[in-house]
Amino acid sequence: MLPKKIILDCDPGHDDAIAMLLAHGNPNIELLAVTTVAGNQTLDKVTRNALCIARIANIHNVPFAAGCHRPLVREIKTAPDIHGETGLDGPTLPDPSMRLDARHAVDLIIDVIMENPPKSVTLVPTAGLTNIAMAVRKAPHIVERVKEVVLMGGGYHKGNRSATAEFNIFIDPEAAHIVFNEKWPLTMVGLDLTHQAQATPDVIEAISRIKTRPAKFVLDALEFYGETYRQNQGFNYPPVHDPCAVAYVIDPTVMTTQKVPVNIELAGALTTGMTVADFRYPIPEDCHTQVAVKLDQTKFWQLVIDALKNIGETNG
Ligand SMILES: [Ca+2]
Repeated sequence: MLPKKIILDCDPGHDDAIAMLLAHGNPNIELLAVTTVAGNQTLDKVTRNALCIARIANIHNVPFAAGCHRPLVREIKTAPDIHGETGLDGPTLPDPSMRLDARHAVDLIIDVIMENPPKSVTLVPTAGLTNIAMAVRKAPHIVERVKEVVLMGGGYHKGNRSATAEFNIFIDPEAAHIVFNEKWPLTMVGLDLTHQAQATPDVIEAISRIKTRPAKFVLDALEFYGETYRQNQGFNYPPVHDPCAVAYVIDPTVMTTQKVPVNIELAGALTTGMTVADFRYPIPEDCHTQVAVKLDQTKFWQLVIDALKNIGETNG
């Protein structure tokens, strides 16, 4: 089986970091590019974090590019309550050793899609959808060229940044509206699913047995992230959202999904940024969206652990 080609568009971010390690360490994924966007922290911070993770994991020969520094319409909102002032507080990070691609992330995304065969590239956004929306508006022909979009964001029953909205959608609902309304196959890996991916003590124990630099980095990241999730969200164990989207690309049987139309609320007094899933019967024939429902937790964590083992020891 040929590896699946992905572009990871992210805002590292503790769980973005694990998503990147999973993509890099899994043999069924070919990481074509990593692009960053303001979200968990400012663009400068999340971009630096992405380059630090590349060094820790020995990621070479993959272009990294910085994208949009704020949402399309709204003021920037970050998440220091979860990710700290750097966006990746906790682990000691090495200085980056890789240089950024000279292109803007939006241009890199378009170039990579067009350089690869039709329907071969999967977009994996694990942040606000600003870069992807900009790419669609700049180069609308990418929509039919892309294989599919598998994104972490939203939730059909749950919110976390508001009563009804998840952070990635909440911070840039206009961008999400653009991305969800294009007719590409789109899988929403939302909070309903990702809250099932909690880093429980047995997971921590399994990662601690790997004893490599990247594994130590993940442990340190989960320690900080676990504490902020305990204090600010009331979770005993932190949900590790972003790698769930990568895991679905690696092996769709890691979760069940349900086909359902999803649209983004832009004008709600209480519900702006809500991913409104319409579960009424019948499903429209042209429905191109599906939502992730149930996670196979054993299979998911095995993918993460195997990826860390595959990365092995590094100098980062
Ligand atoms: Ca993220």
